[in-house]
Amino acid sequence: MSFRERVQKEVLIIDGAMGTLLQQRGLPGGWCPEEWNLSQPEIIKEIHKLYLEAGADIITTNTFGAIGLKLADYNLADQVKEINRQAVIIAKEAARPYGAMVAGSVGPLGKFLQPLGTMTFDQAYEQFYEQCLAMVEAGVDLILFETFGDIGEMRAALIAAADAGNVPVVASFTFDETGRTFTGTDPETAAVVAERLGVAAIGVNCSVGPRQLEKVVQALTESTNLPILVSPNAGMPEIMDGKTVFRETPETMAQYAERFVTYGASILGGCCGTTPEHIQAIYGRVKKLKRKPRSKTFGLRVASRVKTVTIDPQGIPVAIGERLNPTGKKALQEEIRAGKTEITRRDALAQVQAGAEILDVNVGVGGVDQISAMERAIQAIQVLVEAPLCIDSTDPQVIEQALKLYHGKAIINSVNGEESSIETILPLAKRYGAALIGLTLDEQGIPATVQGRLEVARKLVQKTEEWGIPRQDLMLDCLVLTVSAQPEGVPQTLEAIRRVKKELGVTTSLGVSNVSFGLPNRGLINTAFFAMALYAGLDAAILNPQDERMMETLRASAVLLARDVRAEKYIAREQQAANGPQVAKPQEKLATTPLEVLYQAVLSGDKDNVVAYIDEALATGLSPMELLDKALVPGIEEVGRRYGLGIYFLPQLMMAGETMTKSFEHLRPELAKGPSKKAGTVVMATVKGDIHDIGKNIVSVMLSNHGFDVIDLGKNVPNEEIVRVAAEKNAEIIGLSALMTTTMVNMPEIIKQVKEQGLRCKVMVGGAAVTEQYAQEIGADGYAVDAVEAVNMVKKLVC
Ligand code: THG
Repeated sequence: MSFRERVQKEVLIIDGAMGTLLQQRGLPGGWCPEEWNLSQPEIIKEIHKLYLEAGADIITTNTFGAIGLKLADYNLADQVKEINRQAVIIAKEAARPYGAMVAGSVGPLGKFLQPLGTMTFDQAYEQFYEQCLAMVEAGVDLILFETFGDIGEMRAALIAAADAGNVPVVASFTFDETGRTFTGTDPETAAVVAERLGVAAIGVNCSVGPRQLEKVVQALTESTNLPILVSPNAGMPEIMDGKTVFRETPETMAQYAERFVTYGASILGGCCGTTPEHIQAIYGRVKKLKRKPRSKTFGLRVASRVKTVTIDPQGIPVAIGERLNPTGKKALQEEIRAGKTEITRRDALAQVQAGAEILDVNVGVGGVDQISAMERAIQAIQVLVEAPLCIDSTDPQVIEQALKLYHGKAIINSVNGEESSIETILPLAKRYGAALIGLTLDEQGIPATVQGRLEVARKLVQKTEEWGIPRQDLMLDCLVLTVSAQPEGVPQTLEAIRRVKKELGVTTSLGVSNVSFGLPNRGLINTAFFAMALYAGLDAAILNPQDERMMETLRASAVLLARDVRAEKYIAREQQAANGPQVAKPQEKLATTPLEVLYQAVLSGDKDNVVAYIDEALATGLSPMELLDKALVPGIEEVGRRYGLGIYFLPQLMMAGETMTKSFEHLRPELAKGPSKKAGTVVMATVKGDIHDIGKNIVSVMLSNHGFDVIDLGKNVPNEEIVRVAAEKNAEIIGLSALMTTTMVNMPEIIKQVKEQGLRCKVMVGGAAVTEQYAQEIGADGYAVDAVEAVNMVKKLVC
């Protein structure tokens, strides 16, 4: 029986940690664990057998890091195929006598995709494709993407896996104490994005242990009807007598597994620190339980990296901001021609503040490379606002580029009833997991009758489903004509909306402002028409949210049409307006002075334009120091504050960091002329044996941004080298990072050497595996949980 069949019938048990057991069997620190597939196959097989004996229905291959980019750290990049092939062969041999299934494990790349990092979608895709293909060819039963924190990277992985072969894929994410992934994705959003990329199940693994995962598991089970996998760590790693231990016992892990099954999870196992004993206990408690069936209906859901928006045929209609569209806007046209994104950013923010829940993005300017223009717009907007995006273009290549870059589930605006449109756009929506707006027109143009539009609508629904896209992901636009040119058009559009909704059961949208072209006081016409369209059943509208009449009409109509149940949202909003704004949500003022412009550039991570802003500011006579003290540093501090409050997430932090780096590079020669005050020297390194450096890189960038001289020694750095460089440079601080419990034991060694050599520098530690308690135990001078705290800690230690 295949994975897809079994997972519908029974609760499945998946195995526990591989790394923990390899270490127990003598895997040397700094050695590539996946290399043992070639040199120690018997050990790998023995571990698989232990889990199979414990009751695992699924075992995972020893391939978590067997991807080109990571194997390159061990000079094994040319062995991707062989290492993965051997891993699958070993696991299949082990699994056969038990009738168990083999999941090919794939971990994240450890590098950020653009715009957070430098890796392109295509580069990530190639990496995942190579590894998946090797495993598919060797005959895995399923592919398990595990421990992913970046939804953008998961998208690339899932698209690559679908291309590599027809095997079921499980997408498993890791969430932190806040219930989000480290780049800010909540469980529902993870589910919404992954589900449309064709996964067979969605999961959570690793993370902070089972206790903290209850809310995440519940949220997942309520966000999708797909099977849910839960494989937590056996708690957070702790150090006892110099050894790493995981606190949760087999019995508690099993109790939690049982609770997860009652929520609706049906694939249970463990991650770091779980052993065959844990899996046996889990098996004992949950194997005979029944799956809890789930069959919720969901509306049309779209998502950014951090937020899901539902267009619900019964819920409050959704405003889609129309203003990122150069039609009729000279300044925006010029900006797009010049390759800038200043107005784009400002209007994106302003529309969201005015109540737009989704933003339409159109870069249609004649004679411009629209692929690059769309790319710039998407990258600028997607780290700035939480609202999901609606990609508005007639060019399939422009749409495809946008969908590649977008780290969420976008809406394609649009497909229509023409064969050529159906054949190019639907495959894009399927491949990149997007929703669609379907226009009711075809080769003959907009049908003259309501019946004609309905026929096109019916065809679009049918074709969408034929392409394997669920019908609720199609929203139909019955097209409004300009009333001044075609006075009889409006009633037809309204009737078409009513019938499409009733007869096809799909949601509807409209570009409302089209109706009023050529008339004075357009907003008035738009508002009246909008109310009528809402009465006809409109679910979403592309409109100008900064026209207060439109948003008021939306709120009031939602009450009148019983879409805002008991007027709850309406009343809450009116009360809030009466009492004045309660929470001080950061207000994005329109920057006017050069210093404000610069401050905003840091807040919005506008790394492309910041240098130009600096030059403009310098030209007005401001000094470089003034720019730093009055705009740049307050900007990055505000970013840090928002990050601490959970308003900003890692992506914004990093974009702002890069903007600061660019600023410093540009200002450095200028600053060198004046009296310099250096904040101090910090030597940064990821310790020996550890090749994870994302966290350390972020801290390095943030420290440079705050004026420290950072000497970044990279990853996998020998203890002696760290201490030698710190002595040579007379550094004030050594900053050490370790992601793995096996490598963090280098930290006390380094502290010892610093003391023995009588260096004046202080040692600060951090990284996923390191806790405050551990830092104290080993006598570190400081500990920081994230990059913002790291900067504060360094500042504290230096003075
Ligand atoms: N259906 C779908 N998509 C669409 C449309 C549609 N996308 C484009 C358009 N129609 C909806 N968007 C707009 C955007 C702007 C205006 C009208 C429709 C508009 N702009 C003013 C002008 O041109 O004069 C400028 C206003 C301003 O400065 O803000 O009217 O029908 N699926």
